[in-house]
Amino acid sequence: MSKSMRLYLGLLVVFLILPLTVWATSNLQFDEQNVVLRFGAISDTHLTGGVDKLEEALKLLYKKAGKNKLDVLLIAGDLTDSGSATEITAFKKTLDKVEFDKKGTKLIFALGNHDTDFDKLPYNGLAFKKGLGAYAYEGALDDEIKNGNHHLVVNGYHFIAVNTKKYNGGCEHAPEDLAWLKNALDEAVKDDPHRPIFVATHPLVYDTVYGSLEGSYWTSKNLGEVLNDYPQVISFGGHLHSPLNDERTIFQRDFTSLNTASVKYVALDSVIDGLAPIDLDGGSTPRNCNFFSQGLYLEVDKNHNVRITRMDFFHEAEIKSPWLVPAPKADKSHLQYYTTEARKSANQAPYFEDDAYLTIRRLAKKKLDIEFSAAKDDDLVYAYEIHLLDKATLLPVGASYAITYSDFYLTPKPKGMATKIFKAFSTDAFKLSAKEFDLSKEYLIKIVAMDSFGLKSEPLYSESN
Ligand SMILES: [Ca+2]
Repeated sequence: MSKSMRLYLGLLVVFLILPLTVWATSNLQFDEQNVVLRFGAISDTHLTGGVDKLEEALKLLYKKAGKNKLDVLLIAGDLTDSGSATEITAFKKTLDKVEFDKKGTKLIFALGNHDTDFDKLPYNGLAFKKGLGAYAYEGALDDEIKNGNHHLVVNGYHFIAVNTKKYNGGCEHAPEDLAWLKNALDEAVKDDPHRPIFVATHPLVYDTVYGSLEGSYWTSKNLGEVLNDYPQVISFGGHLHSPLNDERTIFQRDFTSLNTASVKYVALDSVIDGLAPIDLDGGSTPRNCNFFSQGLYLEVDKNHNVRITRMDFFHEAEIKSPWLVPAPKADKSHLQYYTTEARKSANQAPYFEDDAYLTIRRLAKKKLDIEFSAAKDDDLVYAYEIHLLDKATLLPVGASYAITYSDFYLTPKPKGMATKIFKAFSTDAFKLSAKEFDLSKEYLIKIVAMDSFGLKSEPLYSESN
């Protein structure tokens, strides 16, 4: 064998083995023969009454557990839409209907801003205890119930739900609730420092998962001060309704954070690169926000490794592959898998395939209809920039470009995303001045695809230039 052939074969072996190595690290170890705890983690069910997505989500979580017991249902807040007795009763009826008690599932929940009627009922834990009866606050002291806090140990694993009493004017946790949380965490660590500790909170912890930079109403400014000292913590936050399809909905730095999405409807970033996407009706909900219902299913093995399956209740499917969080280690090496740096270093930019096309169907003073091939990505395409250019000069027309979301949140597997995209919207998105648009001139459209971690594709033009 020649030297160059040996080199070639050597390189071939390296390239064949490399993806397997990456696969092995990203999948870590999980002992599915020895699962010791199973639970659902959902949020933002916004129950008002009647037939609802909550019942469907619970049935699918039980179906996922199969013949095994679903040990716990964790809810990261906004069980109801206003925290009224009627809505709490409707919630209890749904639990009764799925035979929650008979199945032996324990309930732990954090109250959300809707459950406390937007700061008006900070002590609404009492109403939830009254309405949910034995389902709520098992083993809790009167003071804990009043404050809406709950600490529950199931199969030797600690679940801690902490209430947030203030959202308006900047979300923050009350000193008494933070002190209670710290005490509960210390108890859990004293019990076994090698086990994960599951913490439910309605607002996210600032600067962690997807959505946690959305503004002060959405993230607790002081919860991180406590959680940062407990690398065993896996936190569950709702409030934002962020889709689990986005890999940023798990995040590790000082502890592990997860979004719980929403059982009711989806919300997305209100701004991308400083611009409001054209698919939003103000705020952060896309027009098709109700074609959505998601949550998490978690399993813990006897070595305390955690497997997290993302459930798309709306499509009755699982989202991509499960995440695996290894058992807590003293050297914090279990926190290196879902850092932004780790994901960015493995990320590849989206791209348009060679036969991709972009067609302008209609371009008028106030209307633009386009059709284009979806870009590809190693994970998924998050959004597209749409630029209007002067064909003669190739310079941008208008003071802005438009941003539009892909359909990533509507499809459990990225390969199921639309291959052709149609968009019809007002040219107001380009912030054209009165003189800037002239139908006697010719224009081009340029599209750039972006992924969740900000990498962008080469542009696709409405015709070659
Ligand atoms: Ca990518």
